[in-house]
Amino acid sequence: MITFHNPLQHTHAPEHEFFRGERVPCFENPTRAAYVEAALTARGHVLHPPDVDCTEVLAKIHAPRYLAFLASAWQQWLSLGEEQNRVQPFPSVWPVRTLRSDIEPDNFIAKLGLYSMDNGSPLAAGTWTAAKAGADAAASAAARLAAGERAAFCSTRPPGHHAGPDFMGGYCFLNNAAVAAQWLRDHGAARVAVLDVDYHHGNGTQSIFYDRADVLFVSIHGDPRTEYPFYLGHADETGAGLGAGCNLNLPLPAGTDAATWFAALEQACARIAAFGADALVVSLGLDTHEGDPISRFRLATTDFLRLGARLRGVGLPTVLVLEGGYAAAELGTNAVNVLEGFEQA
Ligand code: Q9C
Ligand code: ZN
Repeated sequence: MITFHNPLQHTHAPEHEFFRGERVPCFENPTRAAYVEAALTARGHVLHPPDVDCTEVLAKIHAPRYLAFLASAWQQWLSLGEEQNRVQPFPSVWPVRTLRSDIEPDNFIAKLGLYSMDNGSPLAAGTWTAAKAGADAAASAAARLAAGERAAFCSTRPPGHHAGPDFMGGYCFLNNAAVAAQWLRDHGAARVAVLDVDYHHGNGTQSIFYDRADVLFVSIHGDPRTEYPFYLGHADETGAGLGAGCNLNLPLPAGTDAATWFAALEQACARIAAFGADALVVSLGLDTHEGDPISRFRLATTDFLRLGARLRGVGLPTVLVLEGGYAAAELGTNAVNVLEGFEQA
């Protein structure tokens, strides 16, 4: 399996997020990718930097005004005063039901609310640089499949699956898995399946492809009645228009153990087999691990070997893109286990 990394991931390093009314250090931080890279290197993997520019694909996934905002957001923030450099911007107002989202306000914080689903996706000076390089890495991994590689893994951050057509959310800014899937569509794959195994429902990916018949989205995740992102991820969301039937959500209760989780994985794999995809993109969140500080499934480190083996069994050219996983010190072993399970199956 060929592996890619994002050499600019560390430039996205916000300090704080909000958690139960307090400002706490960001769970989604540069040490996460560092642990994964160290574990991969220790197992003899060579980490490739991105060699594809995803700009054209990005424009098919995200709205132009959202991309323009994200690319210039830190400059806009600094234009309020150089001292803003020491402060993280957070949105405080959102265009919910009955309010207008068609007119972009001039006020920076109002724009930030327009383009955010939560206040949990802090921006930093290097956010655009890191997110763009990360999306390039995902596209680069996809490109290797077209060149004949059986599988490619992309170790990157910030993650992507909560980022929708025109909004950031859940630590995500650009939807890396959607970029990989769209890249495959544009380079010979008629049908692509996206399997999201992150603890949290991949609302952004679902929304990007919801009315399309060429990309199947399947997700196993904590029940949104109790788990983030709360407002999407229910079992009755099956796709719309041409995409009717091309979306499958498998929500599971918080506390779910490995036996129940792998039974859901079988359902997911059966749906993917029936779809007849030419390639598979896996949104590889590792926050299903029992030690994750903000998630509540109970997979053990060895279960990730089994996950990798099962993904291999799907029998398709496969791109794996890192998503969540906040037990940072265990993240490297868990990621490497998925890859080893895949390679040894
Ligand atoms: N600040 C991913 O795993 N926030 N995102 C919970 C409150 C939402 C997780 C903590 C968790 C998002 C990619
Ligand atoms: Zn997650």
